[in-house]
Formats: sequence, C-alpha cells, structure tokens
Amino acid sequence: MVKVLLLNPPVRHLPGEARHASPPLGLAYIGASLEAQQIPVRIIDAVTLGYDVKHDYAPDVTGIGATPEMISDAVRDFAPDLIGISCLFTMSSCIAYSFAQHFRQLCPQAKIVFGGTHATVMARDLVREAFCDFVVRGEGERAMIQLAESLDGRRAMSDVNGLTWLNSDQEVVDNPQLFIEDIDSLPRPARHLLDMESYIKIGRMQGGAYSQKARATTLITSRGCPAKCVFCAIHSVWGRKFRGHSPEYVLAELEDLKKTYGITHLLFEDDNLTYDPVRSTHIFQGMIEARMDFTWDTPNGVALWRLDEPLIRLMKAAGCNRLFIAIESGVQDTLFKLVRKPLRLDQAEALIAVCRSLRLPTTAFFVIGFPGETVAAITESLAYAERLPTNTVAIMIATPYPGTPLYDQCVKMGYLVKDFDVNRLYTRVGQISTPDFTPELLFRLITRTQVRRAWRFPLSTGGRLFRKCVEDPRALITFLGRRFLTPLRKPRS
Ligand code: B12
Ligand code: SF4
Repeated sequence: MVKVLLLNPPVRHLPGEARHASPPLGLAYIGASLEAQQIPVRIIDAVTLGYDVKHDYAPDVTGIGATPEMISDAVRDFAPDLIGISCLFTMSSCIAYSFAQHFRQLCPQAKIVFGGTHATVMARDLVREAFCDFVVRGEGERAMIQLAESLDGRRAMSDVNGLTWLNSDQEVVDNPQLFIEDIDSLPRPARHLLDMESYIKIGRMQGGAYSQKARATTLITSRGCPAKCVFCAIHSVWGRKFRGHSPEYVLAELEDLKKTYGITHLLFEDDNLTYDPVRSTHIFQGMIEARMDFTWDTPNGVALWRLDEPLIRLMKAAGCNRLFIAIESGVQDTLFKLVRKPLRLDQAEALIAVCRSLRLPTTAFFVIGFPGETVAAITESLAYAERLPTNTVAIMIATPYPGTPLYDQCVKMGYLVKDFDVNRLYTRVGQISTPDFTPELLFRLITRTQVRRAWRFPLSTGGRLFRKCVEDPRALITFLGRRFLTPLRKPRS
C-alpha cells in the first residue's frame, strides 16, 4: 500500500507582515479521506515546526517555519511513496518548490504531487519541473485516493480526477477536473493528524489579533462562490457553484471541536458563510439550541449581499463577536464595473447600522488600485472608508494573482510593474501601475486615510494607536515603517 506524506510548507514572510499559523485544513481533509481508505498518511506542518525562527529559503526569500533539513529525519523515517505538497499562496510558492527539490534528493523513489490554489493555476508549468511529478488541480480528497490507487497499479493515470501529468511522450496531460458535489460525503478533517495544541498555543490564526486569548481554531463549512470579483483566486479550486455542508455536518464538527480540543472560539474561513440563508439560519439556531457557547468571527469576510437584519441578530445571539465585511470600494460604479462585486453600498450601510445597534464590532475590507480606477475615484473610495462607522477598516492594494481576471487584464494592458515579482504578491505590496496610479501613490493615500480615520474615531483601534504615536513619536515611526513603508523596499529581509 502506498504511504502518503502531506506537507504544509513554511510561508514567505515579508517585512511588516504579521505571522500566522493556522491548521492546514485542506491537508486535514485529504488526510481524513486517505485514512478512510486505510491508506497510511502523515502530515508535517513546517509552519509550526520552527515557528519562532526566520530562515532564508532562497536568495531574498525569508519565511517562518522549519527548513527542509529540520524535517529530513521525520521524512526519511516515514519513507513515503507519495509526497503531497500544499501550495496555496503564489507569494510562498518558491518555498514549497525548495522543499520539493530537497525531497527529490532525500527520497528519490517517492513521487511528488502538488495541490492548492497556486499549484492548480500553474499546473502545466509545474509538471515540467524536475521536482514535480504531478499536480492535482482543485479538490484533493478524491484525487489523492485515486492517485494512490494508480501508483499501486489499480487505476489508470488518466482516471485520476483533475490530475496534470506528463505522458510517456513527455506531453502535458490535463485530466478533467470534477467538483465534489456532495461535500457531506467527505469525512471531517483529520485534525488528529495535526498538533492542534501548537496552533492554539501560538494563537495567531487569521484575524488572530481578536482570538489570541481564546482556545481558537479554524473551520470551513462551504466551498465555491458564484460572484465574479476580479481579484479573487478561489474559483480555480472551488468553482462558482456554492456547495455547503449541511447544518448537521457542521454542528457535529463543532461538537467535536469542543469535546476533543476544548475549543472556545471559532474562525469561520468560508468565503461566503451566509450565502444560503436557510442553511446558515439552521447552523446558528443549532448552536444556540445546543448551548454551544462559542464565540466566533469571520476573518475571511462575509458577503453583505447575502445578509439581512434577522440573520445578523441570530449570528450575534449564536456568539459572533466580530464581523469582517468585504466592501472593497466606496464608489458604487467601481464596485459594479471594476471589482464586479454584487454589493450595493446602501445595503452595506444599513447592515453596518444594524451591527452598531447590536454592539457587534465590525471590520471593513477595502481594496484600491484596480485598472481603470482614477485617482479621483480612489480618493472618493478612501473618503468613504474614512467616514464608515465600522470599528476598523483594513485597506489593501489590488493584487494580481495568476489565474484571476485581474491578472489577465494587467498582462493584456501592460499594467504589471516593471519589476513584477510573483514572490511579493501580497496585498500590501502594489504590483500594478497604470496611467492613473503607481504603487507609491496608493501607499501614500492609504497612510493618509488611516491617519485621518484615527483622528476622526479616536476610540477606535487606529485612534488609540494614533494617540500613542502623538505621545511618543518613536511609536509613529515604528508603526508607519512596519505597516506601510517596509513592503515597498526590495525584499532583502
Ligand atoms: C485561511 C486562509 C489563509 C490563512 C491560512 C491558510 C492555511 N494555513 O491553510 C492565512 C491567514 C495564513 C492566509 C494568508 C494569505 N492568504 Co489566504 N486564504 C485562506 C482561505 C480563506 C481558506 C484556505 C482554506 O483553509 N481552505 C479550505 C481547505 C479545505 O482548502 P485548501 O486549503 O484550498 O485545500 C484544498 C485544495 O486546495 C487541495 N489542496 C490543497 N493542498 C493540497 C496538497 C495536495 C498534495 C493536493 C493533492 C491537493 C491540495 O485539496 C484541498 C481539499 O480539497 C483561502 C480561500 C479559499 N477558499 O481557499 C485564502 C487564499 C488561499 N489566500 C489567498 C491569499 C492571497 C493570501 C495572502 C497572500 C493574503 C495577503 N495578506 O496578501 C496571505 C499569504 C500569506 C503568506 N505569507 O504566504 C488567496 C490565494 C491566492 C494566491 N494565488 O496566492 C486565496 C485563494 C483567497 C482568495 N480569495 O483569492 N490565508
Ligand atoms: S464574493 Fe468573495 S469569494 Fe466570492 S468572488 Fe468575491 S471575493 Fe471571491
């Protein structure tokens, strides 16, 4: 029987970027599916192993986590036949590749397969690399079982869902990629294959600033989103059809998180937690009826266009203690025409008022710097962000990830910056330059907005920081340096 090792590689770490460590849910789902077929599987999370150490993985590439050498013994001892490497983030992909190169030397008999958002988009290039045998495009649960069967001689390679591989003529073959229709048929993520205490102890999952003190963990209850926001990279893996776990499946997972790991705070990583209001109503009602007593938030942002007042009230009653909401632009025309998000600003404002009346803290996400956005429109959007009565706003720069309409548009129009660098595709590093704006201008505008907003809302997080900076100018220099200026530098970190 084929033995499978799954690796969550370290993430690239840019100056000023907050560190994170959250359970690699995708690998835990794959692990559970392999275990259900009695296929021996092990997960190594290189992020948490060596979390406190920064390493140079390649020239100009600093990341947090273990080096390939640090996990060599564990890999050699397990002697895997198939090594699966998760490669979600474009900006961290070179670290994933460096691990594969190391494994190639360490266990030359093992096949190496990549999966995840970035690998899915780059599949045809990746399989031509010496360190990569296969890429699974899209969801990995079924495909990894099929690939293991194929390596055991029980299935044709052409019959592995979403597999990209080289045939005997060295031609790249893309097997059809089918989505898993009934995601309740998947076993719950095998968190027992992870060191769950390490994430809880580190306490820096996405949105970690709000969950550090609790025993927190992440979960994802749905896949796919029908919207077409130009910067979004999820569709290559999840598709456009919304597929949700049933309330029963979710509530059973929540019970398990409480009983097995003593979790008290949840981070729903869904792209669209409330897309199906009936499903989400049952989930939240179920949490209340079972007196689960979690606090929870939505660090990945909820879609306001699928929310209404009764649902927000129910969310609050079910323990929601902060809503992260994706507004993106304060200019309706930009939202509809450039971002292509189906959100009406008047609807957003009404729902934010509901949150305020319920004393439910909110953080709004904004993105500026879309091709076609004029300086006047950007300034108007930022003025909106400055006034918006949410507790905080996070303003990001539009980032062209390969596989997104935004990337294709920038390539077509010649809008990628001259020193475009996939290793720096981070939402605080501008990589788009148009006749209207440069990354430097966007930075200046964002900084100005945050300072003005802090002045306008002195009791907000930004406002408190602002007062601290006024009292001690060194704090201001550190803050501005960390948050805004360092990402502009070339990345010798
Ligand atoms: C949670 C999350 C994070 C978390 C942690 C993720 C983790 N450790 O798993 C944190 C906070 C670290 C994070 C950070 C960032 N993120 Co993020 N994140 C997500 C999010 C919302 C959910 C990921 C998740 O858990 N999915 C659930 C599991 C079940 O799915 P999965 O991991 O994709 O795994 C499935 C498949 O991909 C595949 N698969 C995955 N690995 C493997 C391995 C093998 C061998 C195989 C066969 C298959 C396979 O099978 C799995 C099961 O079906 C996704 C959006 C999304 N819906 O996926 C964005 C997403 C992955 N993030 C994204 C981005 C842009 C970022 C940042 C760059 C943002 C920024 N600040 O600039 C940073 C990167 C930081 C860095 N230094 O590299 C983009 C990726 C785009 C890209 N090409 O880079 C996404 C797609 C969001 C989007 N809307 O576009 N993120
Ligand atoms: S609503 Fe969210 S998940 Fe859906 S396409 Fe837009 S950014 Fe992506």
